[in-house]
Amino acid sequence: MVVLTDPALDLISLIRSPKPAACFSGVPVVDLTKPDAAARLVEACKEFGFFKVTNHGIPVEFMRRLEAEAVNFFSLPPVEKEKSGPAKPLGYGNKRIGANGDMGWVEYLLFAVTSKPLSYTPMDFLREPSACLFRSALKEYLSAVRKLASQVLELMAQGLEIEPRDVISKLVTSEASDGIFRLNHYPPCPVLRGSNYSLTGFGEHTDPQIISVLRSNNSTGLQIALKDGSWVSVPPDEESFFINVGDSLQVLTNGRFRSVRHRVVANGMESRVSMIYFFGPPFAEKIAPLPQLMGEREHSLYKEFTWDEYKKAAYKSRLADNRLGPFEK
Ligand code: GA4
Repeated sequence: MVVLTDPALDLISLIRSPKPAACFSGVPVVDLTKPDAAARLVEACKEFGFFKVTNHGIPVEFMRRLEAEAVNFFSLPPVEKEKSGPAKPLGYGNKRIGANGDMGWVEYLLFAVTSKPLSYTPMDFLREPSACLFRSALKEYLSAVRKLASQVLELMAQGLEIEPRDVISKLVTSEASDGIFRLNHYPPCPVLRGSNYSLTGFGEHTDPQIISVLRSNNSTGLQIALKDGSWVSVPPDEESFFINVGDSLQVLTNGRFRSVRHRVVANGMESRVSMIYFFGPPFAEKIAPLPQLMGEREHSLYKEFTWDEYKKAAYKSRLADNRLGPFEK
């Protein structure tokens, strides 16, 4: 039994992990400069719903600049940070994830992002003149990652051999697309030092959107579930991006791609900072298998719904729920 000295910890399930999940050497790597990028990416989406992108052309300074601003923000006194919260669902949040009782050893900032023109809903602190570096780092990062997402989604269409090439990417770049950006900080947890326990940083879940583009500092913690349900640790790589297939892309591909279950286990030792851009379609968009992909006698595995309907249902669910379940035929 561990004795918990911080009452907040009571609320977060401790996971006993004498042996951490196996470090996975099989994360698919897609080198965007290679001619086989489109094919590899499709293979990865089918097998894992997850892959790493290298040679993406985004300067590592863009990531470092924004990370430094995030670290500054998270090191402010709690009263300062709490002025931007509680996240409902946007703004600063601490330990509470979503509105339905999920908890994690994490604090975060959540922004809504529009793509045309590129902008985000600012919290009050971002309006201060002193936040000008944060603002410019954020814009620079969002705009670069948005281009990357668009490139990845075009390659996906190419790999799936469907036309037009922007059939998926246009869903996330249109004026009405529903983007979300998240900065997460998993603080060290001194009480756990020397124990056999680690903490739920961010509990297991799938992302509701089309794709999510993640970058983290050089700390471990991200785990993905393989097809057989086993959990593996993703080795960190601060210069690359990791891409998750979300629920909406699973539906658009009629189940060919899998929406990957993932979680973050905080080991309590090091501080983990991650930034994730979630690319969702316009609210009115029908989420249904792409007709170009469907075989002659193939039926949709899902009932018809719009992104608005799906997102509303998702935000009423618990983190670990199988959100697509109720939409399956
Ligand atoms: C998971 C993906 C994104 O982080 C997020 C999350 C959102 C939140 O943190 O408010 C949700 C979660 C996410 C899915 C189910 C609901 C909503 C927490 C939660 C319990 C911002 C999103 O869009 O969906």
